[in-house]
Amino acid sequence: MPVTRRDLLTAAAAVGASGVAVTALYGSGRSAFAGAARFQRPLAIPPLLQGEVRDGVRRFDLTLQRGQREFLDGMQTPTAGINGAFLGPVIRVRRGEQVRLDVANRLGEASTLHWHGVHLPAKMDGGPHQVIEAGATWSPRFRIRQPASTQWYHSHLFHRTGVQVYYGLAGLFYIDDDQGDALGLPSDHGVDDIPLVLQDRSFARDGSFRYLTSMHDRMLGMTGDVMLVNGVVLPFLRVRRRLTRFRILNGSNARIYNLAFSDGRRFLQIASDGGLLPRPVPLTSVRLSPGERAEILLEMTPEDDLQLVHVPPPARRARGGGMMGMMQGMMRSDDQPFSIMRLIGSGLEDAGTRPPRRLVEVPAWSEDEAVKTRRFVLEMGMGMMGGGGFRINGRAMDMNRIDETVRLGAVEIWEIVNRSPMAHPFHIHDIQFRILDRDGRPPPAGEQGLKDTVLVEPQETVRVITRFEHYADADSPYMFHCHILEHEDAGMMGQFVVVA
Ligand SMILES: [Cu+2]
Repeated sequence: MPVTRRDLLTAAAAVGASGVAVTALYGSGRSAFAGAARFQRPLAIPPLLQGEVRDGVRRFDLTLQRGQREFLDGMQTPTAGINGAFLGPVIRVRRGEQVRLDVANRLGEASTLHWHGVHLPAKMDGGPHQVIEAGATWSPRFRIRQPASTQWYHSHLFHRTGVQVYYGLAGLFYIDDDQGDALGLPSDHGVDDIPLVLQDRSFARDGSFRYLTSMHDRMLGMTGDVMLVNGVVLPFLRVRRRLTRFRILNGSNARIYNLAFSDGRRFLQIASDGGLLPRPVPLTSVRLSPGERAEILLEMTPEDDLQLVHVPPPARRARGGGMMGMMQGMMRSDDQPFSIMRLIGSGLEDAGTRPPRRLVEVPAWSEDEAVKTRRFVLEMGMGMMGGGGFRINGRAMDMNRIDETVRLGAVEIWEIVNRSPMAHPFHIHDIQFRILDRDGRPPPAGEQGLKDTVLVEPQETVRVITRFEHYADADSPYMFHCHILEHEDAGMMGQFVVVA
């Protein structure tokens, strides 16, 4: 697999179907930081937060705060984080446990904290309705009722999700269970079980984050030209075991990654958004859009010195022809390869587990069980210069309008239709779904597990199926939305309630 070595995302010109160079990808041209050091800093491992059990409830103290961080040598960047300057700890809970999280907001502005991928009552969801005012503390409480998985949490303030996540309000949320433990997967945090939060950022000359300075970023979502992993620019990791598990989160606002290793080696995908797959899936690349997670197992030897890289996915034939085809070429931000981090094998200890042949049984729902099919049409509204126009079923998000009402216990098919020239990751709160098909064809093996976010390509139709169970509340909605945070903030979001 040809991979060019690049430490920075290129501000390359996108070339449309006509062969004419269209526009530079970044509003103000090339990055000021083309010389940012690569592979000079070790990967940071976010601390585990296990909380404290009192009266049968596992309790966590979280503080949303401001800070600063030296991402680039000699420059301080103002940031936000949870219990720290940038990003947050890995919250670790167990299936069956009752948990309570006391979230104190010391940001000096309103925020929320949403538990992405977690099945819980709508009032505890941390969406746009659960605002935590500056100085206030919010204390959601819920039971963990889903399998072992890698979930995450992030700000979900209406119109301000993009900027708050960009500054650092996000972290990982691990769920363990007996079934997962019994598989003997690598699970020593920071040793052979390594979280990788992938984010791209853009910096101004004074070192501050640059956010939404161009119409391009408003339309396509905010992409940057510097890669961060766990908040470190282009880090290196000395791998300790022959078999390492990586829990990868695309925590970027808008960038889609097609992840591979620089020597094209195979790895095993063992989990998708909602938990473990039926069996490990051998792959040479895995695609992750904003909000999606994948867990993989990577084998290394002491001689190995590799990079985790982004490689452009095979070109998808433009659909819709003519103008639509040209727009699709222009609106891709994943057509250039770049490096993400370096993995060094020289310090490997011989110890290491073997990948299991089988993993878990994944819940499935049959089409026959479905009592309803709902359709969600994603539109951007053309007119690149017009801004706005981000809609689902012709409507922009309105906090006072419930878009869909679902019966408790119902199995439903949600059909997501992308009528725009760019791909959108569609996310549904509260539930995990299975993908039935993409344009009528079954999804690839890595997508045949539980999911809460699915990338829908331009002009594609994706059908997903799930059961809405346990929690009904006619007054508190859950969200469904595009996980390109600038699209969500601009209105590509709707609300549903589950009623008894
Ligand atoms: Cu979108």
